[in-house]
Amino acid sequence: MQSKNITDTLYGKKIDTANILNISDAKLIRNKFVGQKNSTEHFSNSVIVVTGVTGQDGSYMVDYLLKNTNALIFGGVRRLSVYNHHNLSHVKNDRFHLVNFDLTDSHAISSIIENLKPDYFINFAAQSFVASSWDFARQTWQTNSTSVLDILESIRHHQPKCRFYNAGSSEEFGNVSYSPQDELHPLRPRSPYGASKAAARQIVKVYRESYNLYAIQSWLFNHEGPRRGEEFVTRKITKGVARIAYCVQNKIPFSPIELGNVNAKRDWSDSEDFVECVWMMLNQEKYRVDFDSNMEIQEYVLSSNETHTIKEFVELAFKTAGIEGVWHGEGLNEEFSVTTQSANELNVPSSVLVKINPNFYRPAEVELLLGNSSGFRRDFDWKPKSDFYSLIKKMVVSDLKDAGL
Ligand code: NDP
Ligand code: GDR
Repeated sequence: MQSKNITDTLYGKKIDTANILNISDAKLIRNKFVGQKNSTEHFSNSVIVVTGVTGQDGSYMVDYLLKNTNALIFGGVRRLSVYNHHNLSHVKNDRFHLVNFDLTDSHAISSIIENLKPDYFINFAAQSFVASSWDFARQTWQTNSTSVLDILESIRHHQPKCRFYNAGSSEEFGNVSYSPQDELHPLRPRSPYGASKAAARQIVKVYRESYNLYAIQSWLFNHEGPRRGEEFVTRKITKGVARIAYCVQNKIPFSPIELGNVNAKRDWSDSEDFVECVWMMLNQEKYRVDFDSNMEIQEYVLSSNETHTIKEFVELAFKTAGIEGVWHGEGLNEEFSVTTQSANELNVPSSVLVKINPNFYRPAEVELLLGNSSGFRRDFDWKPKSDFYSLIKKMVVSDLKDAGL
């Protein structure tokens, strides 16, 4: 009965995105959609599974696919006791449904691929926080490496024509041996997270070559946006800036943002730019001879090709909110404080904006990341819409708005 209601609501009625389908109801929707195929156009009427849709990239990918394709999209989410679908709350579309999916359950992976027979499987789900990967190394490995093997096995058995994308990372380069890092840079991970992504890369390559699967993993350098998780340094800073700006405006004393290694350098892009590239990578037809001549598909670095310190991000984020600061002190005593001029103009109740907390240092740090994405830019005639400055502005403005400013 429930299944009938769900299939009846496939077209013309809003779907509640909080409603997570079981696999048999999802299969009914999939079969009805495929049965109504009325176009031979490429990409049209595809069935796409996207994982990690409650996170940053997965949710932007859903937005991109709904806007740019006619595909039916199943977003994989794990059931949690607390609602965590905020990044999807704006999505009301009959072509988007949530299905129960936990990456660590190989039976669930197999069931999804066997029953939904997707044309594309885009895997953004991961234990993605590098700092936690030392505390939860096994869980990181299970989620980021073993699960990728499980997905590949299921695709091989049940839907070998499915195109598979796995989100790789610049953290695989780790302790870099040259800059900027391109597709030929060796894998030298510095964290359990980096090692888990490097392992996933190897198994994706082995399955691609052994079974002729369209299976790829890019190297994504850091990419951010207003939907970024709050523990990552960029969002931690922009949320902190908004909190402090609110206090300044209301003359409330504030505590500083506490950070770890502010001298680390990262290559930051906009997540919305990258999801477009991922879709392009999944639909490449070209053959390049300069990397792996046996393959007809290519794996790419995605990056902004610029590197900036955490300090620079801090300075610009505060400046965007109208607060000028200056760094002083060294090591654990380094601080970012309001300039005298800004303090007088704003009449601020506290002066220290950022201080160092060694608890945020990592057991091993990747000090510098700087990508070279010229291969992708050349092959796809692509360039990013966003840059370092517009990205920071977008994030700060969004967090200021959330703070009522
Ligand atoms: P987020 O942390 O924002 O999202 C991770 C997603 O994975 C969440 O939806 C989370 O679900 C889901 N997830 C985690 N564990 C499981 C599980 N066991 N079963 C099902 N779902 C699970 O990450 P991003 O969007 O930033 O990154 C997307 C991908 O890109 C990740 O693989 C990440 O490692 C990779 N990447 C990201 C970069 C970046 O700068 N953003 C750079 C390089 C690579 P839940 O909400 O339930 O926790
Ligand atoms: P990263 O992102 O580890 O590069 O991984 P994160 O934002 O966590 O750290 C970036 C750099 O900032 C330094 N840092 C701090 N980091 C956090 N989180 N909190 C702090 O207080 C802080 N202070 C300084 C870190 O030491 C680091 O050098 C991200 C994730 O999205 C991964 O999934 C992805 O693979 C890589 O980017 C590329």
